[in-house]
Amino acid sequence: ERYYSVRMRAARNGTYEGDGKHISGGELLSTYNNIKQAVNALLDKALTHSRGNPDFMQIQFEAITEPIECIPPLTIKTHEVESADRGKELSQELLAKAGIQRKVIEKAYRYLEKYSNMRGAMLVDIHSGERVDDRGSKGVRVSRMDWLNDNFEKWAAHYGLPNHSRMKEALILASKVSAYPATVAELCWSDDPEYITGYVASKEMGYQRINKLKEYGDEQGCRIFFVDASREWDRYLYYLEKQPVFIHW
Ligand code: PML
Repeated sequence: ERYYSVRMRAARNGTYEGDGKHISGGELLSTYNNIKQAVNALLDKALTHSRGNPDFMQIQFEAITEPIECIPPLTIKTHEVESADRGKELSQELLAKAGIQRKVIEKAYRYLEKYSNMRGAMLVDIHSGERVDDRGSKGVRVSRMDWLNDNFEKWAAHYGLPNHSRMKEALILASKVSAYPATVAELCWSDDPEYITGYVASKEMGYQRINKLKEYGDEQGCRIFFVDASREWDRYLYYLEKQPVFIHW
């Protein structure tokens, strides 16, 4: 069956060229018959976002011609911490466990102050700690991925997890990204001021949620991929942005 990549981007004071305050983004894969529903789901996501009302939105679809790869979801574990400070500490401990040097972790955290309105991910080299994508505040947007609802619901029921669209989307992205060997680890939390749970993920550790990684009201989000990709940079970017992936349990 033929699938379409359906994507959305919403901003305030945005333009087709991409400036403005990032409000929301979304990615789906849809059959032709479901495009209407997919577009509606993305429209709804952007119109009800707590970062505010967008005044610019783009929703587009495009047929996928490449074969779609199937990837299992990462294992999942939740840590409960009492404060955002403790959550940040724990995220650093987990990143260190994934093999990232302390000074690289600290350097990556400092980039968040420099790039405070990112829409995609920052890619940080695990050897130098330098940011290695050249995408500025756009960052790298992982695209062309989804998890069919029936299969996701079976998975969620099996692990007794809530059918939670935000976690689902994040787990789809983290599972896709960490399946590529050049990804050593990911650090992420939302830019939604009302959502403070984030995660550290890697292929080996799985998806390690941390219930507090920032304070309520904070609109600073984070998505950093720690990468070891010097030799295969173009292929890696192609994988993140173009390789279609279904998560399948
Ligand atoms: C986002 O909002 O895009 C990131 C959410 C990350 C955490 C989701 C979760 O596991 O609850």
